[in-house]
Amino acid sequence: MTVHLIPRPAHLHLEEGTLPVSPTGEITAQGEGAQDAAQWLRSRLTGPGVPVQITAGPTFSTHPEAYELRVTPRGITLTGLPDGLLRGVATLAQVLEQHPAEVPCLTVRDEPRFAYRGMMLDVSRHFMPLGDVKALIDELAALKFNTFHWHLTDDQGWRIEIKRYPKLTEVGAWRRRTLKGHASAEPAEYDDTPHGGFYTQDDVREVVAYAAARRITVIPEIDLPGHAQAAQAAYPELSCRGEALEVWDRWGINHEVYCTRDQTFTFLQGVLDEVIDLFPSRTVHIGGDEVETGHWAGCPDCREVMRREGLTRVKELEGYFIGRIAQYLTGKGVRVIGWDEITEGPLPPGVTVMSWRGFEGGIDAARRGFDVIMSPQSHVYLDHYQGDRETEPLAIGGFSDLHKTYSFEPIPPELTPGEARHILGGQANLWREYIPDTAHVQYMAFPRLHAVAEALWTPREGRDWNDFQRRLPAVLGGLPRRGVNFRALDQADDREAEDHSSLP
Ligand code: TNX
Repeated sequence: MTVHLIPRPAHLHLEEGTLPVSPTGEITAQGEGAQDAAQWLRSRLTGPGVPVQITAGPTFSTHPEAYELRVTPRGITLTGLPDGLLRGVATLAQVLEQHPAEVPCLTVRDEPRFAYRGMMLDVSRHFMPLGDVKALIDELAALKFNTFHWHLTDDQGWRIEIKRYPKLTEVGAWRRRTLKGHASAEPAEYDDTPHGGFYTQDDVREVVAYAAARRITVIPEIDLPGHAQAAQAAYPELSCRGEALEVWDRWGINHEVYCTRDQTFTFLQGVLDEVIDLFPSRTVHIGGDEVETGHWAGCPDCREVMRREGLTRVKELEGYFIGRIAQYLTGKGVRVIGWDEITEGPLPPGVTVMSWRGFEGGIDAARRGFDVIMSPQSHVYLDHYQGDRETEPLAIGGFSDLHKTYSFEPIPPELTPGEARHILGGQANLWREYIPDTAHVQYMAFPRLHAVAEALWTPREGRDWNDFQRRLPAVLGGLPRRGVNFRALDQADDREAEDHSSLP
C-alpha cells in the first residue's frame, strides 16, 4: 500500500500491516485545540468510523505547527500543539480518503519549512458568496496553508461593511456593468448587468471564526492610496477634485487615487478602526500597489501637503501616505503589510513587504532588514494562463503552468543566510477580473495551489517535480467528492523524461 500526500511531509515511514476501519471507531480529543481538530476531521470523513486519539502535547519538534501521526493495527494517534493538530488532520484526511476501509500503518513526523503560507483572494472584481469563501478556506486548510489574505476593496467594488460609512457598501459595493472580453479589446463591450455584494461585519466574524477553527489567519486588505475608486464613488470628497465617480467598470491601472488632504486620513482611520476590531490577527494589508500620481500633481490640497511635509517630488506623497497610515496602525499594535511598491519610498518601521512584481522588491526589503512574503507574478499568479490560450478560458494574460508554479522557490539565491531569514514564506494570488464565479476560481486555483502548498511546506530537499506528479492524481481525487472543481492534469508531460533534477 502507498499513500500520496501533498504537501509531502518532512518524514513519512510506511510500516507493515494495516488498521481495518469499523463503524465502531471513535474520534477522541484531549487538550487545547484537539476539539477543533476532531471536529474538522469528522467533517472530512465520508466512510465508517475510525479510532483516532487526538492529543495536544509536545512532539519531536518545538515548532507550533509540528505534529506526529501514527497508524498502527490498534488505532491512530495524532499529537501536536494546537496548530500542529490541524495540520496533522490534513494529512490524516488524505490518508483516509485514499484508504477508507483499511489504513496502512505509518508514522509521519512533520513540520513546515515556512511560517507564512498564504493565498490571496480578490473578492472586489467579482464577489464571492460567504459559503464559497468558507469552502475555499477548507481547501486551504487541507493543503496546510495558514493564511487567507482577503482582498476586500478595490476600484470595482467595496466589499466590507463599515458602520461609520454606510455608503461604502450602499454605493461602493455595486457596479452598473462589467466589461465583456479582455480589457485590451477595442471597442469596449459591456454586459449591462449590475454586479455586487458585500460582507456584513457578522459575515466577516463568521469567516474569521471558521478559519480560526482550522488554524488559518485571515488578513484583510484595504487597498490604498490607489485602487480606491469604489470608495470615492461612495464619498466623492475622497478624491482630489471631489467629482462624482462611479464604481469602476473597467480593468487595469486606474488614475483615481485618494487625495492626500487630512480629511482622507480621518476617513481611513475610521475605516481601519472598525477593520482592526474584526480581525483578531491584528494584521492589516494596506495595499500600496499601482499608484498613479497625476491627480495629486494637479491638486492644490496635495501641493499644500507637499509644502507642509517638505516634499519636493509628487511621487514622495506615496511614501507620505503609506507612512502615515502605517504609523497609525503600528501605534495601535497592528502589523502592517504592503505590496512591494512601498519599497520605492522610505519603508515604515516594522512593515512587511509582499513582493509581487518579481523577487526584486522582496530582495531589496530583506536587505534593508524588513520581513518579506514572496508572491511573484512570474510563478504564483493564479489568474495567469495555465495552458494553451486557444483552449483555456479567457484570462488576464501571463503563463504559469503547474510545472512553473511548482518551481516557485521563495528564497532567492542572492540573499545571504542572514537576509534570507526575513523571508517569512510565500503566497499565491488570485485576482478576479476575468474570473466571475466560484467554479472558475477553483479551476484556476487547483491544482496550482497544491504546487504552492508543497513549495511552502516541504523541506527544500524533499521537493521533486516527478514525484509530485505521481502523488497528485490521488490527492485531486478528493476534490469532486466535495464538489470542488479543478483543472484536469495534462495528459503526458514530456518534461518528465528529460528532467532528472529534484527541482524543475
Ligand atoms: C496587479 S498584484 C494588481 C492587481 C491586478 C493584478 C492582475 C497587485 C498588487 N496589483 O490589481 O488585479 O495585477 O494580475
